[in-house]
Amino acid sequence: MKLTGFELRRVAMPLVAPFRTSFGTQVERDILLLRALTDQAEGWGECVTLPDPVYSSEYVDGAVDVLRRHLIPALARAAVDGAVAVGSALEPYRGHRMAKAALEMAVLDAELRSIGRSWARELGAVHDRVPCGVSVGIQDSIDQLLAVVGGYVEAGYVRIKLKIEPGWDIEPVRAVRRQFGDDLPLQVDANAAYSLSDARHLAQLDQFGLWLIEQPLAEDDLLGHADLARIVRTPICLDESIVSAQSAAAAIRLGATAVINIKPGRVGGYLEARRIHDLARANGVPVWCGGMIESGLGRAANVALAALPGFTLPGDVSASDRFYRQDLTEPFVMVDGHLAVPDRPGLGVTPDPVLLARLTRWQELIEF
Ligand code: OSB
Ligand code: MG
Repeated sequence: MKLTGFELRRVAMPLVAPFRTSFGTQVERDILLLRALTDQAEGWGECVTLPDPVYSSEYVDGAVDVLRRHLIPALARAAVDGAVAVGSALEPYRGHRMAKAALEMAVLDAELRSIGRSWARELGAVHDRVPCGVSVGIQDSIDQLLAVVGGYVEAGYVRIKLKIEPGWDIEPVRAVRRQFGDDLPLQVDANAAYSLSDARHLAQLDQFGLWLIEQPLAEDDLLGHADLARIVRTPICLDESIVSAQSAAAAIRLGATAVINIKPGRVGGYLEARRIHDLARANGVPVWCGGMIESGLGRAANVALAALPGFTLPGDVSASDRFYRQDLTEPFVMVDGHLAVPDRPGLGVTPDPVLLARLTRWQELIEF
């Protein structure tokens, strides 16, 4: 396969409702898409950066810049012929894992479409459907939270994750437990909003039988998470802190994480995501697939990844209508609390050209 260029595209997708976390509120998803052009099939990549560097240091304008100025020219020079070669061609460039992941995704999609192999088959999926969890944003009131959670439970979601922050933690969790009972699979995500001095406060969550508490402390605070894990009984699950297989190995060895949230964008791509899965599995650490409010493209790849054998917990893998009234691709529809794993070549879904054109705010073609 010969790579001949990339098309960069920013699309604005309205969310069905604002999504509030400890780092801010999203009302629209500003998605950077990449289309890999080759002498055979074309492939799609979705960059998971947010508009502002508030979840991690990357952000959409920064990703566009590093892609145009450094990463895409490096692929052109290296005459990259497939996804495995993308990683080595980009290796000299530090960081920018979300931008790198999007490039690798586009090239892998083109490669798999051209040989007729599905994403699931390529990664080693062992299930043909995956259970759906849902991430619930911070609400204006407890009553509103109970209504929103009730809607998701009614729809069939098999696991609920509540976003928390100081001032919105113990009482919302207590209210959800009281309303929906002790059997509801429930976990929380702090997006690094606490510090180690909050350990006693966070230990109050232990009474609610949560599956885990996700990323309570800062991204680079592995030791703090290891210390916290000795004070709080609820298992700690790292998200932001796990940026590579190497950081995953360190976190496991230190006892900083009992469970890992794997987000392919955060770790530099689906191939590194699979390495973290393999490492965690060898260490008996359960993993689940995180989400970044993806369109159907990223969602398709995440659903396939979540079908690997070590993904033993339901992920933030929800139906298209959790975030979007109209998805860019064929929609992912939840049936009996599950999504079907795509089995067609590559990602197995394709953007609707008319909708894509309507939502595109900017585009640029870079030919080699
Ligand atoms: O921390 O898991 C997170 C969305 C954007 C950025 C960070 C996170 C999230 C979510 C949503 O929780 C997950 C989803 O896409 O369903
Ligand atoms: Mg998280």
